[in-house]
Amino acid sequence: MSIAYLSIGSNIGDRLQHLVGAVQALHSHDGVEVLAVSSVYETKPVGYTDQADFLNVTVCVETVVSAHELLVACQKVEQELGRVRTIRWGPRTVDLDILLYSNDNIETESLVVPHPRLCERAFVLIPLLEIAPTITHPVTGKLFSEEAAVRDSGVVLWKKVNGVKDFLQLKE
Ligand code: PH2
Ligand code: MG
Ligand code: MG
Repeated sequence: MSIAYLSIGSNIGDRLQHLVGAVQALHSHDGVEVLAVSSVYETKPVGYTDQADFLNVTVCVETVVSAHELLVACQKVEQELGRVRTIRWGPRTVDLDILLYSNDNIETESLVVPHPRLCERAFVLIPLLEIAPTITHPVTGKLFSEEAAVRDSGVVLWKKVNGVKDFLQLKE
């Protein structure tokens, strides 16, 4: 049994419904149990900035599937939600990224864990710290709460969440 943390984001259409749908799909996946979901944060786009604001959450799952199988499950959820809600060749409506998988350090062509940009992204760190305030980076040993990016602006609490059940019942 392994503990993994994932980041989920959406900035197209009914953003909240995409996040809720993604968590529901993960939870119903064989061998994956969602233990915790952070509050929902509205975040300024990072990287490519000429796009709409995101809603982001971080989730904690307990799983018997391997990191690579979890990646495949995430990609399947992205496809399922995207296929229903976007035009052909259109942008993705939901993005699921594996942040941490146990204390594993994975560097393969298809998957790098811990997520390589995890420490630079307030939209990941702030929701992560809400559900796991004392965790450390498995490679550097550094507390995530000590990363400078935690103090970045552009991440605003959008909806307080009190548990997985509460989250699954949210509507925009
Ligand atoms: N995801 C990206 C790029 N930029 N910015 C925010 N605020 N939230 C995201 O989830 C996000 C992003 C690539 O996956
Ligand atoms: Mg991403
Ligand atoms: Mg991704």
